[in-house]
Amino acid sequence: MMPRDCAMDLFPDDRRRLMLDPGAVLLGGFALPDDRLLLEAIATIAEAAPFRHLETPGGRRMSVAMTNAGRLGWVSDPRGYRYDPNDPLGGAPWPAMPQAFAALARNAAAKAGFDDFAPEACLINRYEPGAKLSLHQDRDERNLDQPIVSVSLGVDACFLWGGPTRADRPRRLALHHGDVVVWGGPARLTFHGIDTLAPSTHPLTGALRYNLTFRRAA
Ligand code: MD3
Ligand code: FE
Repeated sequence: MMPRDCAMDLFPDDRRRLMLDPGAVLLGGFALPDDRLLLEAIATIAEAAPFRHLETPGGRRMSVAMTNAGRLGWVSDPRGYRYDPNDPLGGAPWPAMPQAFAALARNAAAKAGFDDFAPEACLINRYEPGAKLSLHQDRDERNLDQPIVSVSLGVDACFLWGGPTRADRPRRLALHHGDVVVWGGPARLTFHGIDTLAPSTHPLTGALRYNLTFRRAA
């Protein structure tokens, strides 16, 4: 039994809220109540805008498969990285951002101290076993004062959490199904990546991991 005045019990809702770095807030399990809804919405989005392996400007096929929802979507091709209102596969606008996505992102950002977060882009990453995302910064967004909100679903991943320069040796942090991280302020340009996804299974996604990143792109 915890003593009645045990400090650990003062903020029961905050037990899984952790400041990773100034500006980077982990909300452990924050998306769990919405997990099925989110995965169904991803499946619907992928019917209209299928997951695809983009080509980097350097001509390499990314091991992570991607699609987008919202007024803008992040794309990479031999010409570079950019946000585009249309899916280059077919030229139609990206599927609309589901209400549940926008609400989750807004609520998570508010918990981390960013009011009125209104992302117009949701990049959806899909990892199969063996897929990885090399260390990078997210700096294709025009307004770097706005945070990025990330939501992890499915198989656990090892997040590589670096520093302000590429040379900063990354720390390794497990990201679990339902975890949400808000990256803003001084953490906004942190170098980060995902280590090679290990073979594993999750009851809702099988061998796959999904990650949603909500961005104020324009
Ligand atoms: C730190 N996605 O899509 S989420 C990405 O799990 C990306 O798929 C990873 O990096 C994934 O660009 C990592 C955690 C994350 C996302 C965005 C960030 C960390 C961040 C932006 C700035 C700093
Ligand atoms: Fe990133």
